[in-house]
Amino acid sequence: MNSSVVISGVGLWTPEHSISNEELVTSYNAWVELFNLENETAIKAEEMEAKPLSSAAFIEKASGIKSRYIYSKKGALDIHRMRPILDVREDDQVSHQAEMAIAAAQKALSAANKTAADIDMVIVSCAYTQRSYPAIAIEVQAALGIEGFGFDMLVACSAATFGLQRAVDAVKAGTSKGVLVINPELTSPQVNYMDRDSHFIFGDVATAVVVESSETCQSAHAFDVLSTKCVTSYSNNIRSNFGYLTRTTDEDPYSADKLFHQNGRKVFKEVCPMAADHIESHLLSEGINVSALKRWWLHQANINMNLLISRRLLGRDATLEEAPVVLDEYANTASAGSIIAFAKYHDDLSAGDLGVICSFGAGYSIGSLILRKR
Ligand code: CO8
Repeated sequence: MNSSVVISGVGLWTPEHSISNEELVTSYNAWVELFNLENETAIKAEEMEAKPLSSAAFIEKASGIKSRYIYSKKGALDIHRMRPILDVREDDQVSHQAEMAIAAAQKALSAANKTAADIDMVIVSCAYTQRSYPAIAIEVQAALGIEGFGFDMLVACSAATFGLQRAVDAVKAGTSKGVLVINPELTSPQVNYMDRDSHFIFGDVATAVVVESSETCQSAHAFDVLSTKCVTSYSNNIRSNFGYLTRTTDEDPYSADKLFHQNGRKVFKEVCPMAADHIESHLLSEGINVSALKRWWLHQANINMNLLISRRLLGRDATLEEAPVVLDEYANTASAGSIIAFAKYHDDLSAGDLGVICSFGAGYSIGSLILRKR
């Protein structure tokens, strides 16, 4: 029998702290009232605009998000700070992102019935890494006792699917026997908690996936990867301008443009059709009709985006069983969203059932994998 490349295990690590919409809005609105009071004279003289209030009802209606997890809750809701406090770690201590990544990786290894000896490549793929070098992947590799090599990849919301494509190709080519693709999405330090348009969007989480050959697979819940497809198309509609060059300019290194910002309306309008067309053409290239899919593990940015995509493809709303939703609890976790959906909703599928993992976001970037339950 021919061997195939499989996803044999998935791990999900969820932070212990969460923030509800109501908590977030209470903090933001208190900050706004203070800001508007402190700048009353300038606002009255029309030299400055008053900051508008946020609303929990708007957030849920516009996005489907009800809460989000946060790695460190300390500081994020403090109206005199509005950003989380992370403890400073010495160079010989495990870094924050490696800690998240290790926790998810251990769960993925255990789900796949694997140990460190079965892995020879570690990809840490996410929207941001907390430093450029040494790579977080190499720190994780050392902590887990994995031989071989590791590297970091940054592809914003499509980091997980693009990382998985690298892993699938490496196993297919025979250059790796087992790959860990890990997504420690520590988004909260980049969230502008003083911007009502985006303060609610993101949450922290870590996911991990084991990719290997079917010949070595010992998992009861494995999926053949039938095909992968990645595409990028340049857009300025989702940006963060913070980078290592920030030190060389005389600008405020923490000004709003250095944090996550977007033109959400444009993103919505442009990305939904791109993602729908991408999924359809990917399935067609494998001779699969959309209606044959049992499950869609879609990127989790906005419930209305996912409904629109399913309507374009199916001519109706996907059911929760077909396209599970985790963004109500987790919010947008950058690249991890579709993998959280996969982690929580795959055990019930039967041999031969087809599903698609699809991410879409900044770049723009879109990535998909067509899976078949073994
Ligand atoms: N409370 C009350 N009112 C609000 C709020 C709020 N919190 N926010 C906005 N409003 C107001 C607006 O000001 C606007 O008022 P007006 O009409 O007077 O101008 C009105 O509500 C409507 O605003 P919008 O048009 O912006 O509202 P939408 O209905 O379009 O919803 C969304 C906004 C939810 C942002 C929606 O457009 C959306 O989800 N778009 C897609 C976004 C998306 O998918 N982005 C992807 C980003 S993630 C990514 O690519 C990865 C990046 C890397 C990770 C970064 C980690 C930090």
